[in-house]
Amino acid sequence: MEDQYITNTPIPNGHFYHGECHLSKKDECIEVVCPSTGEVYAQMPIASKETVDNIVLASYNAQRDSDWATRAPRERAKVLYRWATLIEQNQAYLARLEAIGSSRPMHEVLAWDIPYIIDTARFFAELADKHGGYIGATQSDRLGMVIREPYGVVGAITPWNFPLSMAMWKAAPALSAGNAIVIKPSELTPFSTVYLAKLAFDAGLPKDIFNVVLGSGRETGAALCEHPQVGKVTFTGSTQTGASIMSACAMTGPKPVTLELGGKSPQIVFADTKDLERTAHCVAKAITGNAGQVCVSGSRLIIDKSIEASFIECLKRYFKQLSPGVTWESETTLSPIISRQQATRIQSIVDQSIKEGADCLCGGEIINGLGGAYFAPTLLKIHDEKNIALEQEIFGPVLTIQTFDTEHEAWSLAQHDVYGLAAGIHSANLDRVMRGIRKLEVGSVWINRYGRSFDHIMPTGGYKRSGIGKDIGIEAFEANLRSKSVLLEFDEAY
Ligand code: TXE
Repeated sequence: MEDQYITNTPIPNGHFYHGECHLSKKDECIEVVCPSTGEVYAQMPIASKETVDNIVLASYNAQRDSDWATRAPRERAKVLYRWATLIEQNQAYLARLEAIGSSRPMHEVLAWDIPYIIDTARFFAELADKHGGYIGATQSDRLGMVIREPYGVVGAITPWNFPLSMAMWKAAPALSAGNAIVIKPSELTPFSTVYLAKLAFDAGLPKDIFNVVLGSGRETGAALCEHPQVGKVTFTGSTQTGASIMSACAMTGPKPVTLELGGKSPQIVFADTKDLERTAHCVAKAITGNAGQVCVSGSRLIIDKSIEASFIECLKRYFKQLSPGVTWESETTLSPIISRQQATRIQSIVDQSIKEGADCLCGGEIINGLGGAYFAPTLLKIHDEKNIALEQEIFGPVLTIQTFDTEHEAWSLAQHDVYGLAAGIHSANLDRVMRGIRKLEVGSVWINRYGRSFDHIMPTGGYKRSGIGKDIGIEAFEANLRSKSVLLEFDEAY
């Protein structure tokens, strides 16, 4: 049944350039595994430095020689609108590709990811002609203009947790601002991005303005970041890889970088939260959605001691009704972990945390017998602030629990030494909420809810080692433009 589902879905398993999907004969291939079943379902080329060079140069020439950057911005916007419509029309196939290749359940892709990327494309299309430079306050015999121009080619490296959404985060603002983009998707989830680029081409994007190069991080990703014709790099992934990318961009540019990196985000629950059951559902969803493989996943529960016991019961009830399974079954509510290797990594952190004194209140282990790698939703009661589960981004359905007696204690537990991506506060006390917003050193704060929404005007990105720059919002659009100062002198006397 599963095999049939996969074999009936044609896989676009090549680099996308010159308006077509190509399997480069020169590149070696690797196997790509379906996370739901653990079985190989396709081969994928690993672009060599030479292939990357050819694909980037094609984009560089297209951005320079086509009218993409110079045409009226409203005309660029029309292409992005058509792209959004084509995504809508092809959503069934795109959702199949995403479900087979990643941890995203099909019903969630159709209800969330696809509408989300359609809206993202439209949001950035709307911005195409809503920006401009400014006139500088110069001497009266001069006119000083600051004009905004695209970088040329934007290089993007995307992760495996939300392949379509991450590709759209990078592509839509870059294209709307008049750049070309070359994306290297994760080697674990490469193919939906290829099809996204094909749809953009079908929508009327000039050839090579949106190319996709497939390959590994170390070889292909590094070659893309280091390429001299790449003007800017945007990345979502681990903090460690973000640092390597930033250093590569410094050595071969310097090039500006946008980095959206790891997190260890707290969910702080006060005893005055309006509805305990509802809050517990919100907290549970924020750690089990996509099996916790979300950068902003709310992985640290910090809760008032007086409500801890009843809250934990609510969490356990929520966890119990989750159903692990292949992403294309409608009953599946717990995603697979992206790879066996990631599942083993989660297991080793959980084991170490318990060794260091944490109490495992539920879960704590890989769910065997399902083909793919699945991890049971886990609660770890932490007694020591140095516990590994508090320090490391686990990227699985593992929630640590710490308790507090005073508000002061809550804010101090919430602060993380390394990460500052997001935080959630659950409280009905507005003064307290406002104090929290001011105190927390994070890029996003959610009050009485958790997670992003379709409000694309809200930028996303971290403080501290969770990254620099923003995706989404006007800031993401602006980050795809550079400034040119123009000083024009004229004779005031006549
Ligand atoms: O990430 P990497 P991995 C975190 C999460 C996870 C850990 C490891 O904690 O457990 O990272 O996952 C490309 N030059 N996040 O190893 O390495 C790589 O090919 C250029 C958080 O998968 O960051 C892929 O396309 N590119 C996160 C992308 O980087 C390189 C989402 C991400 O891989 C490269 C994913 C290099 N030297 C993991 N090395 C989030 N913030 O949402 C790798 N890549």
